[in-house]
Amino acid sequence: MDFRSYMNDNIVFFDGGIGSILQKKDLLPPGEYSENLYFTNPDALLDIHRGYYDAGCNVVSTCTFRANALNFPEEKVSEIIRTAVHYVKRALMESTGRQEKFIALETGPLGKLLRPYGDLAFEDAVAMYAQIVRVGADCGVDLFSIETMNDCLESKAALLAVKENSDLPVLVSNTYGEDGKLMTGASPAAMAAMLEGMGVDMIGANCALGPKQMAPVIDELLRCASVPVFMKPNAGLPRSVNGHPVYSVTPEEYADEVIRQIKAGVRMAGGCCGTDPDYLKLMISKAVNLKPVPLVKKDSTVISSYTKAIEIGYEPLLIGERINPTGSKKIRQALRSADINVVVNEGLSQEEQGAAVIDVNVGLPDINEPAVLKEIIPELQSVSSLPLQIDTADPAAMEAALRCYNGKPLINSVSGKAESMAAVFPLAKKYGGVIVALTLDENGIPGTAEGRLAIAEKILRSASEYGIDKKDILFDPLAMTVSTNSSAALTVLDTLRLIKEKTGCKTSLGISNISYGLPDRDAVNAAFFAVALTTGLDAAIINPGSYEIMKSYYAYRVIKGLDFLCSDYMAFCSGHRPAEKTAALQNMSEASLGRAIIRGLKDQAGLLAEAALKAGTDPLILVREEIIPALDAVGQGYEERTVFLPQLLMSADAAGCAFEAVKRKISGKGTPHTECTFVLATVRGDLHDIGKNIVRLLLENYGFNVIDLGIDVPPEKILAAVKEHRAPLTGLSALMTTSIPAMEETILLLRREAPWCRIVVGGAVMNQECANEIGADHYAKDAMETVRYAERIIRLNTPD
Ligand code: B1M
Repeated sequence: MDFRSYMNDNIVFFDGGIGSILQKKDLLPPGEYSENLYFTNPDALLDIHRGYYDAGCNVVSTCTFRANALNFPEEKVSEIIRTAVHYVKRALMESTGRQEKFIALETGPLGKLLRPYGDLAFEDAVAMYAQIVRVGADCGVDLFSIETMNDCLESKAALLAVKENSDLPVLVSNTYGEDGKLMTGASPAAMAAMLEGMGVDMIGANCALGPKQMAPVIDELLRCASVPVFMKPNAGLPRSVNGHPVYSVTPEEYADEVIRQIKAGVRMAGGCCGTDPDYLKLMISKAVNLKPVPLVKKDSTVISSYTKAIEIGYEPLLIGERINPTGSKKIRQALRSADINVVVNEGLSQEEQGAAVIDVNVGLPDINEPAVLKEIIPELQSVSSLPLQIDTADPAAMEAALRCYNGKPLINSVSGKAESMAAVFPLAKKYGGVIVALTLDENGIPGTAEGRLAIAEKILRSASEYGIDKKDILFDPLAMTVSTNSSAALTVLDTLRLIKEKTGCKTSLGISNISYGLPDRDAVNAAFFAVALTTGLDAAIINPGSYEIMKSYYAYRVIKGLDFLCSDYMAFCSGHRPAEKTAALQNMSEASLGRAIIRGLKDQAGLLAEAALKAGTDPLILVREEIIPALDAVGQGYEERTVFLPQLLMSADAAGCAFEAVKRKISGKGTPHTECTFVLATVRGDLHDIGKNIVRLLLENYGFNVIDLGIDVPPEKILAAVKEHRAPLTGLSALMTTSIPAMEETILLLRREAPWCRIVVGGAVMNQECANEIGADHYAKDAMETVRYAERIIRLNTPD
């Protein structure tokens, strides 16, 4: 039986942990890849694989989590996969259980962040996964298991690689933190929207959490996903006992919690770190009489960005229209001169004005639309977590954009023309998305609501032939201008009503067209928008900068009971932006350095810092009053989980650009008065260096010879530098609570081996009390304080 048929009618049991068993048996020294054991100790892995089949598991996966071209040479990757499949096949043959048995090829994250957060190109990631998939398919595996994925875009790259290189079933499993989000911020609903849109066979979660903590993630997946949901929790979180990880959840507790979830609808269960065949055996024995809960197809129309999913239909969805060269000289010029910053800023200001989705249209006859979309979409997504609407009539541009889009976008648009449907539907099927369908065809736009409905029905029939569900179609009944046809608005409203009634589909409408040729267009647009909303409009393409439109919107929400205590309406009327999430942005102008840093706008941050310095702002005041507060705001957002790692990275880069400007301004301006050497480092395990770099800059300006050892510096390296230069002063920086032990270790080592050296510590996590506890000579709250202390020490050491 093939895996798809089996999973449709049965609860499937997957295997459990491998690495943790190897660690327990002391077979996996720290730093060693378990994949290597297929060559050095294959029996160890064979025993584990066989143990899982014997425990009653249906699926056993290869131990190939890290077998990718970033960790091994390409030929070695292929060799590992072939060897791994060989041993799992052997385990299957030698095992005693009589259940249906399958072999999964397991793959995990490549180990680098994708662009724009890291330096790995999306297509390179797809190519690396593709190699894995081709070898796996060639070896005869039954399915692919993409596991422990902590980033949305990388999950997409891996799934795309499977889809493009094989027809075998594919499962995607993400790793959520205790806050129920991926490392880069995605919610389970966002993952379900994107992965299901791309045709995943099963969706689930594994690792990081025990079965109890994983339950809310699984509940959310069950609520959103139409495909089967699975879970592979850890046996709790490990504690270190005598150098060995010990897991807290017993087989009994694990089995009971997993069984509870199977009864709630989970269709496949397995384990991750800390579990072993005993856990699985017990769980499977308890599940023996359970029947799979029937799958319920979800009818919601959902789009997503890399962090969040938005269900269309609850609240009117505002789509910002302003990234469009038609009617905008600014955007036309920016596109022609390849000035991406202008386009990105237009997107951000629409977000700040209350748009929930940003439409992206770059269609100009003289530009390379696919190339420009490929550049703009990641840039926009790196600074905004709103979903995008990809707006193009060029299928090649649409594909380029859909491929790199991080999430499930709106696709604008398809029409009832055969050629349009033949071009757009295959792309939507492959990459996922909610398609905006225009009610026009080869014969133009019908003048009646019935005529437009007939086109809508034709579009639905064609979509279903491509396997596209009607929940993924949003109809646009096409607003025409009332100045040339006085019944134009009424026809659109009738069509809107009819389409909703007859097809049950959601609707979208470009609002501004209605007023073309009239004076005071905003007033007409706002009135039309309000009537359309009352008629049942679900999404509108509007200008969020229009006060009249936004007033209509907020007033409508008040009347419909969508605005609790009318607070959004009141905030809007008092000039605030209700949609604003980062409170610090409320009082910042569009052209402020703080906003550029919080938003992660690198080029702009550099330019603004330069301009402020040119205008006479003191460099250190700029650092203290603009750069640091902006970073603090981002840090606070990160702590409160309103800002996620990608945004933190972008903000850090933007601060870095501003800081470069400061550095250019003040370098060399100080008056050297000593040749004293100062060894400076961010301690082991800590990668933060913005603060340390400021300390370095200031010290150098005061004439110190700074040996900057960089970030993540082990104690021994610091000691070596202190000894080599016989440095009288060392500065240690630490920004995380977890780096304090490394700081203490460094101080102990220096005290023992270089007792002449004074140690000053600093960084956001440090304070006087902590500095005393770990035995530092001095705590410096900022860079200037470091200089003052260093000067004092030099004076003390210098004979009069
Ligand atoms: Co992260 N980060 N970060 N981060 N980050 C913090 C520090 C955090 C407080 C954010 C939060 O949750 N609120 C938090 C630590 C929580 C904790 O342990 N208490 C945190 C975390 C958790 C993380 C990660 C684990 C996130 C993740 O991956 N899930 C990860 C850790 C990576 C690692 O280090 N292993 C991580 C990563 C990053 C980025 C790479 C994205 C980026 C760093 C980029 C870089 O440095 N090149 C980053 C950033 C930018 C921050 C925040 C937002 C800003 C830090 C900063 O540069 N501040 C930060 C939140 C915050 O602190 N508000 C946060 C501005 C800088 C000028 O201040 O460094 O304090 P500061 O320096 C001051 C003084 O302290 C003093 O002088 C400087 C100038 O006046 N000083 C010294 C500093 N060092 C000194 C040494 C001295 C003397 C004075 O001795 C000579």
